[in-house]
Amino acid sequence: MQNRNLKIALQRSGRLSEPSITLLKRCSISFETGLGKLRSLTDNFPLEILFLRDDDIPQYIEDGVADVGIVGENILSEKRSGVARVEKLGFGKCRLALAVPRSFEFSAIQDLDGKQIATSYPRILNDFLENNSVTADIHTISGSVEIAPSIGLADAICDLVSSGSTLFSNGLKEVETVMESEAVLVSRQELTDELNEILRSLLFRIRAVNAASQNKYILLNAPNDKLAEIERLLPGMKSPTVMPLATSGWSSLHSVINESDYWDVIEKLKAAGAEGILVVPIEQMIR
Ligand code: PRT
Ligand code: ZN
Repeated sequence: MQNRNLKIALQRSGRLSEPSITLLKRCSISFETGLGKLRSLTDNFPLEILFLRDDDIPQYIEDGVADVGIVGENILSEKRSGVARVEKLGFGKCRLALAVPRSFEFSAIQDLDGKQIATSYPRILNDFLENNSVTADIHTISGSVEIAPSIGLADAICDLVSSGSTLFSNGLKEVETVMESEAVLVSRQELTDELNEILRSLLFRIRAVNAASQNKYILLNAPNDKLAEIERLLPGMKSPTVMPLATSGWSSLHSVINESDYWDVIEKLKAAGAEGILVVPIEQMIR
């Protein structure tokens, strides 16, 4: 039997397109991405890329047109999709939130009882309202939800928010988070052994890339009598690498540091006697 490529569906054009393509490229998978391209073959990995509308991705996977895909959790929940969630990817982060006009005196979710709420996510919203024992009239619209209150179509909206600036510029205020979302790698429930093997090796690379992007490589020089204190500040992957410098009584120390706290740690390192501190990006990191 001929070997088959793993078919991955990515969003063709939208917020998840660029980060999804960048992720695959950082996994050293090379392919063409021309404007309007619907399909791309990769040169150095058994993968075929399909570029689709994000809303269609879960169904195409369930139907077997694609095997895996990258899509927002908001879409999966709204479609009640049966695809398997393989890995959260850390981009496309947003929240589905309820918002009301700034003049609306909102104190609790029950204030939405009997109101009209416009959304593109009627199923998620319906479940959320039911769980909170609120009865509201859900008005489903497919786009520009944020203008619904100002044109008299609804009293409130339920829409995706990231920075909040769209709500702000439409005179709305966010009052309740309905769900948090980010991009996830999904797959069909039943993959052949051959396709599962390709997915496993893709996932290995994705994890290495994502771990690397959360960490930096740090190099510094320090007098030997300060090494013990400096090592305590640097947990590293195991323990830091220490090498003698040509100048006697000094060492060079190498380690890995988490991006989230590295400014804080660098200040402490400097105070503890470290000099010539270099912080460099890591391409891939295999734990
Ligand atoms: O054409 P296609 O159907 O493929 O794309 P689309 O227009 O349906 O989706 P797109 O590209 O807008 O979003 C794709 C996915 O990105 C969504 O399904 C989410 O998982 C994720 N995502 C992350 C967002 C946002 N952040 C986001 N802010 N999707 C949409 N928005 C919109 C939101 O609807 C609102 O209009 O951005 C506006 C709010 O942004 P802020 O920054 O002003 O709060
Ligand atoms: Zn869409």
